[in-house]
Amino acid sequence: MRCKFCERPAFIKLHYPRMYLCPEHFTEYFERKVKRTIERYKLIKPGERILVVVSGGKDSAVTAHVLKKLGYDIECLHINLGIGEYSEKSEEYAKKQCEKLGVPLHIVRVKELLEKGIGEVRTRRPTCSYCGLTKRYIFNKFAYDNGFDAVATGHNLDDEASFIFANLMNWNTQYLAKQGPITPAQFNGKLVKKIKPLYELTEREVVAYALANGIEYHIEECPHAVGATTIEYKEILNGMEEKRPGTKINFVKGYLRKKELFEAELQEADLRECRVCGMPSSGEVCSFCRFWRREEPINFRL
Ligand code: Q46
Repeated sequence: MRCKFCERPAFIKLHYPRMYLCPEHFTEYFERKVKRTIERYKLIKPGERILVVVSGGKDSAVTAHVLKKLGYDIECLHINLGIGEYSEKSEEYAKKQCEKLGVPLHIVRVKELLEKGIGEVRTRRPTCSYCGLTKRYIFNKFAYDNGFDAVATGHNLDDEASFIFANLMNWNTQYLAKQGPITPAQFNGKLVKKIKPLYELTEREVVAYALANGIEYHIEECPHAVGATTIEYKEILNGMEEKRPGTKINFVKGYLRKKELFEAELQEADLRECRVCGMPSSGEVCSFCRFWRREEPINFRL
């Protein structure tokens, strides 16, 4: 098969829209789609400084690569979770990716910062739950302390579709009210704006972009991801996408159109400043400081 736009052999067959593309035309298509996502959802304003959270994996590496190529002002942050060899390899990949891109990389190591790595805390709370809490706190505080206007993450269409699907299955309307390609800044900027530039691109397209552009990434899954229910939801959606191309994007766009139904049910927490760190909290002490038993705030200022 030939590329739809030139004589070169096709490198990928897209199912939706249906076409064959060579690596160059696929790269163009992918970058145009990211640009359109940024414009459509007003993710980035001119002159904004963006902090890209890079895990060492494909999604965040591709996010940093495309944003840099499109001319945005980016720096990267890697959070080493302290999950043994998995985290060491992840950090190595993040370093290589940023070096190749020529983008500053900042590294925060959970074990150095909090004395224990993810998975080493004795708690009844599931590991992924406090891992998520810890990552979100660190990248938001890092961005706030250093004056970034937005935090970009590598969430792709498959992540979004499976998140919405899972939360619909459990009728978690509170979560469904808050999902989307952009979460505006809140609480006088202490909750920094979050953006997802790969919102409309599938995981398969992200893998193909990495391959077409020589982006190396950590393939291994986190050992704590084994058996995660989100993987099951992704498999169901992949099966549906195969039978009816366009299922995922139509599902996510339909959700965005109906999101206000869930917003009506949203019980906004009354936020105040955490007694320990001064960041937004629904209680006297925020969940991060409570979980890690912090008595002093963390300052990430460079
Ligand atoms: S939450 Fe859970 Fe991930 Fe953290 S512990 Fe690993 S699988 S890394 S996205």
